[in-house]
Amino acid sequence: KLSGYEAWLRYDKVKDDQLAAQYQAWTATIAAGSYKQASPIASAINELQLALPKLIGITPQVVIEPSVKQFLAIGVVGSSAYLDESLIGPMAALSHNEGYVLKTITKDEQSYLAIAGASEQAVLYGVFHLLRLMAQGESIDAISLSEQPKYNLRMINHWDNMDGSIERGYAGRSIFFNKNELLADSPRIVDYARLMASIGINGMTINNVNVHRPETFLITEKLLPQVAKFAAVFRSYGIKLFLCVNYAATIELGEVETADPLDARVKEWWKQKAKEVYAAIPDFGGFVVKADSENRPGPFTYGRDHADGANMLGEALKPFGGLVFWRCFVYNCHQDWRDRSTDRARAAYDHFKPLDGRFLDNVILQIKNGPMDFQVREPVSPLFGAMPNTNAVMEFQITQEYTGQQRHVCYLIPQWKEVLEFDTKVKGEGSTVKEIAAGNIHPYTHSGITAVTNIGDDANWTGHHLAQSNLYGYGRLLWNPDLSSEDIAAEWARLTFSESAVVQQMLVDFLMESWSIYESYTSPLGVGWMVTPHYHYGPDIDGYEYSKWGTYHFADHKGIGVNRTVASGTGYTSQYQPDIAAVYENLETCPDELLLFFHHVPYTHVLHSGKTVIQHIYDTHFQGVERVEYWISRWQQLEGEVDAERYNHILGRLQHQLENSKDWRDIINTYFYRKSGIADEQGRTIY
Ligand code: GCW
Repeated sequence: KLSGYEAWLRYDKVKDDQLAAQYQAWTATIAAGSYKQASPIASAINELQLALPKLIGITPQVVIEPSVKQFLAIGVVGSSAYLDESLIGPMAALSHNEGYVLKTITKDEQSYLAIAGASEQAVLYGVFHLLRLMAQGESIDAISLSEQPKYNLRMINHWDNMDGSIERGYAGRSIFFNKNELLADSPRIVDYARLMASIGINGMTINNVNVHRPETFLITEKLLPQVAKFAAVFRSYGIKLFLCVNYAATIELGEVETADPLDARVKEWWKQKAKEVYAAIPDFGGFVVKADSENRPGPFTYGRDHADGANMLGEALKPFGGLVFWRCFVYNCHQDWRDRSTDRARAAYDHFKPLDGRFLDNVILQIKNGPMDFQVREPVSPLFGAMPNTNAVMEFQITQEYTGQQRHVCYLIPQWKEVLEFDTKVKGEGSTVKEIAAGNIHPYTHSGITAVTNIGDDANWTGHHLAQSNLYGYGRLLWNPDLSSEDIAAEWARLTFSESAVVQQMLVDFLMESWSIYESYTSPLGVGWMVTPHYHYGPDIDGYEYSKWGTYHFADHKGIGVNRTVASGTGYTSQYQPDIAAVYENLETCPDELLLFFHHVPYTHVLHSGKTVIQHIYDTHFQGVERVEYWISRWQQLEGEVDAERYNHILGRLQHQLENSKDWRDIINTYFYRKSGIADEQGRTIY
């Protein structure tokens, strides 16, 4: 299969004979003790049985007591004599439930490679680690390493609807639903679980946060048995199933005529509901809720607040250890442009900050990485870290809604790393998003990271083959946010494409530049939103400027940008810690890439780069297109080095990207030329 279906689990044949012999020696016999069917250990063994024939042409023997001299021993630490703690050593990683050790050990006459995990799930992660090493051609002869994840909650959110469509999906239709049926027996679910477990994902919602009528029934008797089938597959890969619920399910299902969170009947209904759900899925993860957001129902209707709403659900799930993820994407989507004090960027903080300390312990606020909505460039949400007494997860968007919809290449790991490295200073220096999300700054009981995923039923999962790197990188980053974007890209390219250094280098260099390229021809200086309304693809500079959604750039003949200062604007900057606020507030110190997010300036304003705003707009738009042309020429040098199917598929997408980038260039340049009346210094063609 060349289609990309296997993604980074291709397990291409190891070409180096010596290495192959080394791998064979360690893995031909596997001591696994006894284990349950459909358990993470069983999945680990399945994976070895699937991978080893491809990698090194052997079918491993799985035994309880190996009589051979060299073998692989896998299992939970202490579960066999080979995996005794005294042999594995006091590795700190094993104190984390998902930590594991890979270590070559010699005992009596035997040598073995031990994969010892703190739990079954950890063993599975250890096996994927070993396979990753082998697929990258690393020696495993004298190995001693241990790993544990940085974040406890490593979630994926699907925006799949039961009719099979995917909100903001760019890779085909849902793998979970079709025509209001659940595809519970689809073999693809197992392969998907494998992909997710291989990058350490441990929690997943399968339905859209916008819960329409059909999905409201997912928590009812009628559909729970089928939902439980998904949960069973996920369970064997260490992934917990969560569902998005309709806040007004009581009403929608016709059972109680109100959804007032303080109404005793509503509370009781959800308590019963939780019982039913846990009867069907004993290890069910919990609920994700979008309430009072973009016309979805919520507690506001009853004069209650988000804490009332979230706690009502939290109480219902508590006896079962379930969690509530309550989204903070709450803003007034019927804003009036005449009202210059309402600012969507302020909304999440304004709504939630005052509620700090009121949420139950099993409630977690889910906060988008930026204050607006997954734009190409935004500052980090000031809400993240601002509520010391409330659990939180960061929400990223893997699906490229605003970043080229998997027709343009846009490697997002560098963007997420910038967010993670951002120092909020909420508890002084070093209060980075990275540490807050790990629960190291505030004493959160639950924290981590979640993201809207980018997969569908396209043969290659992500539409664009190169978009697989975002999914892979997301998981790897959540396991270890200190990995560099380059290293993640290189690892991905090696596993997914080729052992050719030329191919890998091209892919890494291109991926590393791709976000900046996309930004350069779409969204100058942090302005955002100049996209076709609703679709969010392609340029429409005034599309949102003149719609009711309240997302503006305020461009006129004199200048452009949104004044979010305290001095004369919406006051948004005050939501940051004072020294960060000061940097953004002040024109002199505000970084160029966010200038128009924070300030309204004349086109002649001179940036730190030395260029005027208008010249920057022209230059980046011309250069953006040229950079796409350059990378197409680099890709064309790989013809014959990459299988023809993927080579041509990617080339086709790149050519589309080029055409679309020219549209962006021409439409943006002509718009600002006509608005400003200022000509391009270089006299290039502007229509
Ligand atoms: O980015 C916006 C999207 C909506 C989405 C919403 C959200 C699921 O355009 O499609 O709805 O965010 O995050 O809830």
